[in-house]
Amino acid sequence: MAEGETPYGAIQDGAMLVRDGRIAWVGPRADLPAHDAVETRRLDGRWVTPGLIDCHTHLVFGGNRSHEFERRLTGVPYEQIAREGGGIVSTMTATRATGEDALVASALDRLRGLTDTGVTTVEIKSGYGLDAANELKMLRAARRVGGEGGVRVSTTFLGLHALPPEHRADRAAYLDLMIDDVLPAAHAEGLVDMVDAYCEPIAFTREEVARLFDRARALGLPVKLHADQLSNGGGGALAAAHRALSADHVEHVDEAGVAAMAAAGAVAVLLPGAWLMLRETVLPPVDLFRRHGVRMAVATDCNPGTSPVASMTAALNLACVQFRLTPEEALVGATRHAAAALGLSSAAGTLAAGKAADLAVWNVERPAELCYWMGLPLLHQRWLNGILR
Ligand code: DI6
Ligand code: FE
Repeated sequence: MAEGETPYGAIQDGAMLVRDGRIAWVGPRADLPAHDAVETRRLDGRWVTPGLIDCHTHLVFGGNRSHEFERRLTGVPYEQIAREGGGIVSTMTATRATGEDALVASALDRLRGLTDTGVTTVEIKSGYGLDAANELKMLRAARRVGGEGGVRVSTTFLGLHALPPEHRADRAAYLDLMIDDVLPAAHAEGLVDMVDAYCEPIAFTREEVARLFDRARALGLPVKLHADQLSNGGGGALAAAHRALSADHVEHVDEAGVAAMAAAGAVAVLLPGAWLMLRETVLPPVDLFRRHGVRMAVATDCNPGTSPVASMTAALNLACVQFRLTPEEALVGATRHAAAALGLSSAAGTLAAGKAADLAVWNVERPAELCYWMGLPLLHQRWLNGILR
């Protein structure tokens, strides 16, 4: 599959030349230019897509929250558990108690679910450390997942994820710490590709997020936002006003927010795993996104609280079945538009000359099967930078 005008951008009986880890040429086999390839691979008629891009995860964390899952199944709301000191703060406690090596090891275990479903690029957020040492520990672990897991990793600083208990009486000091100290320190260590925040009544206000985003801009870092997930808090418009790469979740965004996102070119990252696990009923406004020309990406949101989902094909299935995306929209959302949500459009996300040779080779007869099956192993091969993994 490549950029193009056919459904899925499909090229029937295609061929590709890869040189130095990048796609040198892609097109119909009949048009293959003269070349001096040192190695030839036949894929026997299999479908090749860009390696899938999971553009929103919290893959690094300690412990898990299956005990809260049991409570939520009896009807206790997510917000109530969070307000009682569970939720993100309980994962913070477990993450602080876990060393960097163990964080990397457990993230690699979960990563396998993603790579086995064709992922070659994964975004990983901090946000369960919530102090200087532990936010930096999480980001270092995330970088190592890239080196050790055979994936390209984009890291995101999510210091404004929850207020840790030691700052409950002094919110301002926490904001100062994260915005003035921890973000700049993490950036100076080369650990931050993007900056995110959780903008919800149970988390941080628009004004607090705006202060963080101003600092991100001063450091030259792109921003994105957990926006309008549990309520309409003007998150989509806030993200747009700060030229965010993406606004994520956005189930509750209103039309003004959608229009602002369209004007700013912000991607709507849809996270149907979290929607399912929280048993949400309000759907993201997919028709508004289509009408306003907002690009939609699809990601797992893999995290221990709201989305214990470590399968990209499961996310694709849910995006179609629950959010009514077409399989083509879902696949574009896990490739081209996911790359845009990470600021990687020039490097990845489509099969085009000059882009990284990040490829997924599938045992399917039609691309829609990638969204259709749930739990069936479909991947034949995965290539990262032209290297078979
Ligand atoms: N992403 C998040 O960061 C929050 N919800 C979501 O979908 C909270 C994740 C958590 O509960 O740990
Ligand atoms: Fe999230």
